[in-house]
Amino acid sequence: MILSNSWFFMLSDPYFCSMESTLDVALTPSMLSFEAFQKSVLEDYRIAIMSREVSLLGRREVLTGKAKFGIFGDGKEIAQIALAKSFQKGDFRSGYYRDQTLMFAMGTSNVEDYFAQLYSDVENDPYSGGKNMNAHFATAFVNEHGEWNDLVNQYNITADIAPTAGQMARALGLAFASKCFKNSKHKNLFSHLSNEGREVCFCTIGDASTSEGHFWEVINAAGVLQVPLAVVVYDDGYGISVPTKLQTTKGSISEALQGLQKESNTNGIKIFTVKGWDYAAMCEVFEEGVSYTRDTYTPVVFHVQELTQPQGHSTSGSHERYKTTERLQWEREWDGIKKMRAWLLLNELSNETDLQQFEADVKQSVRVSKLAAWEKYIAPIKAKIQEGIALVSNGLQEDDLIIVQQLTHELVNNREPLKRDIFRTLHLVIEKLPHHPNKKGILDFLVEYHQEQAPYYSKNLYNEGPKSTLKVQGVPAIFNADAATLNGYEILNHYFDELFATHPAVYAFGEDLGNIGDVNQGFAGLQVKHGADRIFDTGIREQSIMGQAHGMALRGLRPIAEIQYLDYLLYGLQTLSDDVSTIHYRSNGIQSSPVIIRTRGHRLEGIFHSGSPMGVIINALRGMHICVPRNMVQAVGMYNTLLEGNDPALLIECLNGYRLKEQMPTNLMSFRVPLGVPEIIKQGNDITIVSYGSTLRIIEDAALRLQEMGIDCEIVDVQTLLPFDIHHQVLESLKKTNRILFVDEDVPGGASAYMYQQVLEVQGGYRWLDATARTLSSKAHRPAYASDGDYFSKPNTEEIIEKVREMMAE
Ligand SMILES: Cc1ncc(C[n+]2csc(CCOP(=O)(O)OP(=O)(O)O)c2C)c(N)n1
Ligand SMILES: [Mg+2]
Repeated sequence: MILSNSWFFMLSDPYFCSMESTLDVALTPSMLSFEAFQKSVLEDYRIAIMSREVSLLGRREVLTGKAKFGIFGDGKEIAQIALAKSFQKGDFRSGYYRDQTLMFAMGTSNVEDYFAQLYSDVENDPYSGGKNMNAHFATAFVNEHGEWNDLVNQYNITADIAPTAGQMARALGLAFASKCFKNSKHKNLFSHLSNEGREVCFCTIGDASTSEGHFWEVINAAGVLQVPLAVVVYDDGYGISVPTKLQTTKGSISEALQGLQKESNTNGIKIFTVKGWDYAAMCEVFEEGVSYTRDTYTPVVFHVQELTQPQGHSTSGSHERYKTTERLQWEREWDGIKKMRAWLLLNELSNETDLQQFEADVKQSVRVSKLAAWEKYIAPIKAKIQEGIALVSNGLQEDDLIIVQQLTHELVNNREPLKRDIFRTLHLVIEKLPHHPNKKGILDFLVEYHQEQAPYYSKNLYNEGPKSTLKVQGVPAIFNADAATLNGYEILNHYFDELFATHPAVYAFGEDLGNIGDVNQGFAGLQVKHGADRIFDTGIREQSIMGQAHGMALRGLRPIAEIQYLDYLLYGLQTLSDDVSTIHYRSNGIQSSPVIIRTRGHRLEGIFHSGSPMGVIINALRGMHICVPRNMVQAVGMYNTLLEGNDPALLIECLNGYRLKEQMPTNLMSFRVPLGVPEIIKQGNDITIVSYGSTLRIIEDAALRLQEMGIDCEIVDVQTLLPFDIHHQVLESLKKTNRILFVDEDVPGGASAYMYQQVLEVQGGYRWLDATARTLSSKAHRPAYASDGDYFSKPNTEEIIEKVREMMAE
């Protein structure tokens, strides 16, 4: 993408720099190799015109009912064309919904594909398979076998998300990965993933979105870490209707960031400002800044000012409601394309007649591609309608035919029919004519069409191919007769030591993880042994730690990132929920992020150190695996399993498990706990108690006392909440005992209710009950402080005993 044309460098001449803007610069013949330059500039102009036409037509498609919603990149075309010149193969983008022109300029999108996504065409939207809104792009990082592609020789676009500034955290990780690759001793293993860390991550963001905490957290972290990150702030003066002065201190993000500027003896960032209508200046500034961050790893921020938004924010509203007449007039005058056009004429790179023809041709080509996308999308739906109409119309008496014609009239005449209209209309026909002679044929048609279509909307939440973590076979732990007995944390420590010696792609980081080896010593001594570039401390910034891991994983590394305590997962939840959990789904399987988020929780002390918000977690993180091992040996088996697959996971170690004595398996590195497979940790005949994690130890205590009373409990450790008991083993236990109690430390209606729903509804357990199934959870508040606070807030042994006895008496 680099356009190495001496012309741009001419512009840094002091003579030119003293001018108001480079638009005033008239070229002289001596300055350039005119024809090559002219060709390249006209190609840029073509992309600008094309992209603007896409925006104009795209909006019209929405307003005329062909698409549901549209958000466009008009007003930012010139900036993005200039930016594309600095984007090299191997680089990454973590951006937002305004980047269509950047995509067109790099060839990572084209008009037909763009419209396919606008129409939500599940078969032809190459970025999300109909799952994401328009202008949410992605390129393939993994192939259908789950292997990483040759990322070094392609432009890498991470799948976009809509939450403002949500792209920041991921960008940090993408940039940080370059540093990992650069410092790695195993570069030969990563030659398809990185060219020795020369890759820059481009992060685009709107001016208003810089108000989010995410922006500040990541910019600060990048300044500390020193990573090749180029943040581009498109400043169009508004976040929907709210102007910059209500968003940003001093009304300017580059002003507000000044304290982070790198000085000669400090770390920090470098800040550039440039006008968004000044094509030549932007080419030059981007080139300078991107090369700088590529060479030095000092992050750069480009504040691209004075951009416009000719059609307003999106199809949801009109900007005349909040922009003044003067502002609207200013936006018309300072439109980047208009300025570039004037500059082309001034420099005699074209003339008025040629330009008019050129523009007309480009616009026509956009219309042709748009139409092609529409036909591809609509033709199969229309064919299905014809098929359906024939089925409901054939073989009918006249009276019934009239009813059918009335019912199908709208569908037949709908110029933008949806699949759901077919289902609705045909079902209505059968409801009105229950004795329709083709009833079976119609129903078969509907079932078949549904079976064909439904997977498009639900597939790829998790990996489905060979890298599905669910396909990792379990390998039991082997314990020798003379197996050493160690504390739980020592087992982990041995494991991580061995893991880092044998797995060059694995990295571990978090608060207090490097120097002291984590707050429970799982990594004690390992930083010294395996290097501070692989095992390291971070700032207190959970949200961007999640993003750091996510970006690294997208680039093919295997990060284990820590949330120090489960309670603080909430800080990182937005990134995990919106970004990590949805990445495989929203990219329709072309990107995977096998992060492992390690944390510890459930039992400690007080409101903010002993939470177990499992209901929040399992509902927010569909798309991740949620592992809740009861001890550290089980945790190791789960780490081994997770590292074999490509899905992201959260693993919660038990806070009361680090000092528990456990036997060391002989096959520590190769034993694997399969996901979704519970373990019966005590056999019994009278009642099934289902739980996980640290609560199991309280249940075991209760079960011993209940045994004395003649009640024989079966205790099931579900081991993972997502997935949950994939072979329905809990049901088998229930069939034996006919009584079931679900226990955990979450609030009432949290994960205990989830397990209840899974077993009683999904597994059909209700048929095997001799007593009402029950849940036992903590109280509806956060746990109170100290041991008595714990006793009165969370399920305790006496409560469990009482509940079981109550159930046995029922
Ligand atoms: C977290 C979050 N809050 C609110 C929104 C709704 N929203 C979408 S875009 C937007 C304004 C963004 O403005 P800016 O960052 O300046 O980008 P621009 O659209 O102007 O390019 C808002 C509030 C959102 N998508 N995400
Ligand atoms: Mg804005």
